[in-house]
Amino acid sequence: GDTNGHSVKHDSRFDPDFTRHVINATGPKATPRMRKVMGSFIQHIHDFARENELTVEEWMAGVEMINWAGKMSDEKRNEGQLMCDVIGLESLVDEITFKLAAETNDAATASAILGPFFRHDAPVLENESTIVHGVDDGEITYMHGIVRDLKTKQPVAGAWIDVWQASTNGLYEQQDENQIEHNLRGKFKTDENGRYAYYCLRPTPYPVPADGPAGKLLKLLDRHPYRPAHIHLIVQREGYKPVTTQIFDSKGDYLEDDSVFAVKDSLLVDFVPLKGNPKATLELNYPILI
Ligand code: MBD
Ligand code: FE
Repeated sequence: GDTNGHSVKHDSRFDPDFTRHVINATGPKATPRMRKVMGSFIQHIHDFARENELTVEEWMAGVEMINWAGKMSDEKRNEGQLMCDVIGLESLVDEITFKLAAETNDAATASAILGPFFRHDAPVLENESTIVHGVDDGEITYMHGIVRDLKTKQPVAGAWIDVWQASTNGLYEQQDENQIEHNLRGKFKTDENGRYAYYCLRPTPYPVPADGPAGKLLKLLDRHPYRPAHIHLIVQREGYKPVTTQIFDSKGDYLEDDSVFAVKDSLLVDFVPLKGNPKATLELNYPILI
C-alpha cells in the first residue's frame, strides 16, 4: 500500500505483466525490427531468470563474465565472440543466415563461422606463392582449385580468396609474438580460368584460448577447448554472395566435438600425398562454388 496516492501497478516482478510493462516501455521511434528483436530478447531473458530463480549473485557472476570478455577483447583476442562461439551461437546464426538465403544459395559451397581471428588487412599475394613463413615442423600443402558460378558452373575469374590458419603451435599470428606479421594469411585472386593456388600448412587441431572468460566457461561446463584442424576461407566477387567458410581435415581429431560447433560434413576434405613437387608433400584440390 502507498501513502501518497500513487501506486506501482507492476510491483510483482514475477508477474508476466511486469515483463509486458518493460517491453511496452519501448517508444514509437524504435524501428519495427528493434521493437521485435528486443521485445523478444526481454521476454526470453525475463523467462530465463524466472525459470531458474536466478539469484543476485548468479546474475552478477554473469555480468562480471561479460565485463571480463569486454576487457579482453581487442584485435588480438575477441573474447566476446569466442564466448558466443562456445555456446554455439555463432554457428546457429550462421546456419539461420544460410537457410534464409537457401533459394539462391543451395548449390554454393557451405558456410561456416568467421571466428575471432580474421584480419581485414591480409597481404595480397600472387598465385603459386606461400603463406607459410618460419614454420619448420608443418606439412606443406599445395592447395588449389577453381571457383565456379553455382548456376552456370562456369569458372569465375577475379574472385578473391582470403585464407588464414593457425600455426603448428596452435596459435594464430596475432596471438604469437614469435610469428611474423600476417604469417599464414593471404589474399589471392582467381586467374582468367577461375583458378587459385597457394602453399599452406596441413592444419592441426588446437585449443581456443583457455585463459580468459570463454576458457573459464568451458571449464565450468567440464568441456575441452579443442577445435578440429581447419583452414578459414572467405571467397567473394562482385555480383556474388560472399562465402565465409572453414574446411576440415577429414582425418583429424575433434570433428565430433568441436568446441565451437562449426563442423559440417560437406566441409571435410582429404589431404593427399603429392610427389614431384619439392615445395610440398601434400595436395588439396578444393573446388569452390559461389
Ligand atoms: C578459432 O580458430 C575459430 O576458428 C573459431 C571459429 C573460434 C575460435 C577459434
Ligand atoms: Fe580458426
